[in-house]
Amino acid sequence: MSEQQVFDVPAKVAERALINAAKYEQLYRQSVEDNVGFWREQGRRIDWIKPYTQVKDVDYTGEVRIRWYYDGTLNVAANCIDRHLPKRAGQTAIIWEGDDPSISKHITYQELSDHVGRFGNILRSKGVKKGDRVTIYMPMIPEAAYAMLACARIGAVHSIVFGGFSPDSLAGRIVDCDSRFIITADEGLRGGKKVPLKANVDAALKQCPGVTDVLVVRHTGGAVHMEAGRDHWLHEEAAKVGVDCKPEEMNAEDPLFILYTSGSTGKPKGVLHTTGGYLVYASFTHQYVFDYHEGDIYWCTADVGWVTGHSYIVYGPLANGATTLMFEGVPNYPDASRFWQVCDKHKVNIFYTAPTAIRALMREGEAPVQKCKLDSLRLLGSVGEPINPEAWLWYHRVVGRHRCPIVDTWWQTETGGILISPLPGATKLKPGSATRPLPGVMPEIVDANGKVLDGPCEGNLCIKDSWPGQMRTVYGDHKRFADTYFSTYPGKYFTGDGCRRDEDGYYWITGRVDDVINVSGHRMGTAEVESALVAHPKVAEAAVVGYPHDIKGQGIYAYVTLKSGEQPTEELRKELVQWVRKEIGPIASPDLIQWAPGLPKTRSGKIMRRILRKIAENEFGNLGDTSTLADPNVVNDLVDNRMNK
Ligand code: 6R9
Repeated sequence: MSEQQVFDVPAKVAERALINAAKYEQLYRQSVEDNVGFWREQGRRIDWIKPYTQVKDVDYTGEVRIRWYYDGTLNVAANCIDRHLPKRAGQTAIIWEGDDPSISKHITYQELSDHVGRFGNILRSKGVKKGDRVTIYMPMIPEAAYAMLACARIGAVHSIVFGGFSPDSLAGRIVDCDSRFIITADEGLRGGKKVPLKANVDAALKQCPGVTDVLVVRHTGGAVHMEAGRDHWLHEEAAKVGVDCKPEEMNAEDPLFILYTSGSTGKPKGVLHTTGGYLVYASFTHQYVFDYHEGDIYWCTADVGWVTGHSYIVYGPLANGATTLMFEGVPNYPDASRFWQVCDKHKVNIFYTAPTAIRALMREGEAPVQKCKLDSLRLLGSVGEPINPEAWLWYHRVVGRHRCPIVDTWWQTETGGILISPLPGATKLKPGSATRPLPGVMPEIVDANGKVLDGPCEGNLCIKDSWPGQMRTVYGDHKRFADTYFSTYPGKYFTGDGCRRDEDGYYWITGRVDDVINVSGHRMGTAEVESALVAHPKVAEAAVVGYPHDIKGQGIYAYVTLKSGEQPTEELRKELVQWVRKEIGPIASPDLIQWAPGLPKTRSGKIMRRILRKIAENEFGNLGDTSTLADPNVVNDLVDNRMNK
């Protein structure tokens, strides 16, 4: 029923919106008919040192080549800071809200300029040069943004590793991109609990002989080991340098950052984004999707360790001269009304979060929301996974008080910015649908044979042509880039998502169609969890699938076969969960482990995940064809075990 509901654009929202329905249709048409002209114009939203004359050079076939604005030069930090100073030196750039509700601060654009300048000078004084990779492993504190912008300023390529990843995961990412410089903090703080970031770095660096320097922010003041010659305190280094730091002139296609993300096979991929197109796209989407107006207070609750934090806490908002709120804590600390208290405290106008947070808060009832005024809120956003209509309706009614549109923004680490989303002043909303593509974005739904489907349909989501924010390569492995994204449906970018299009041309993302699962909006490759499990000395084999989870969207369901002679005990189950946390990080903890005497395999030895998924989903009547299994009895055993749970 709720899927049938349509919410009109509120008159008040339409009146002040940058883009109304007619303007959207016009822009969209223009973007398809004259794609180069459309993006040529959009490119002017940022400042170029040497303006571009070339807009687009894209070939999705063969080796795959993607270039935008490629004869232009610019600096991202100068765009996010310097160009705003004449008008808004005294305006708040970043509002920082600490984990502890009594701590917050405002950082003006002038202060941001000084911090980033000093930070850039420190990096340069330690020998970091244009093109060098710098790994950032930080809590959600302003220094994380300073570090990103300092890298951008001097032309270094940052690679942020989420603070929840384990030392092993961190080490893998440091080695893959060959960083010799690490930026971290003594400890992080989340929900009153300390995260031993520096100790994790120390552990990771045992596997990273190439690392020469670690810059450490003193945040909690907790005691940490400082390795002489290698480790430096930021505050000590900052006292030795000035604030003037000349921005490096970068080509539009010089790398800006690497961000590791999970795929269906192998190790996480280093998604590479470049300078010009990425910034144009982050600015474009931040302005239009959030209908950003001068003076708005904007809050995205993501972590800078994920792409959402890159594009919609730091680069998009700051490129647009916005005030962006950065939150160190978690939604339920000290209590379940924290998000809403922060909205009231800082008079937040635009609030952007993830469905998993909405579902978790929904469970706490309406009282924690109702006790807050929330009268500053104008627009709500959702990202990271499909939002179920029930959560959408609660968000709209209880948080948005029927007044605030919800932008359900579909995009990926690979896309750099939002591709499919409502525009608040233009698009009628349907709960659970990401609605329509943004101007310049050309989705296609294809069937299993790659045939492009018309009208209402369901299939695999591809994008027909490039947009400036698209990733350019997998760091160090361009062939993997072409194979992963452009070979399944030749000539198209394949997203890995399933999708339905309804009679109004609205897109409904149905979730991943590959072996990637989405746990609380975090992407996990099932293969990564499996290889962590089989690394345990008692495990012979493991298969991991996703299953529906009320709060997380998907939970991690692991089938584990033990080595002969090993006993499946409750203790071992706990040990395996701990083991995976240690190997990858807490976000990869299996929710359910089922002991499997055998796994369903084809005669050629391939694990039939389709069947394991059905069992995990409790859909035993619907296991499909099991006749190609080497040993059909295996399935009966698994079903019996699942049913006995
Ligand atoms: C930005 C981000 C990407 C995957 C993507 C899809 C899922 C993200 C969504 C959504 C439905 C939305 N996803 N937003 N599904 N509706 N609004 O999350 O990037 O971490 O790379 O994840 O997340 O499955 O393919 P990333």
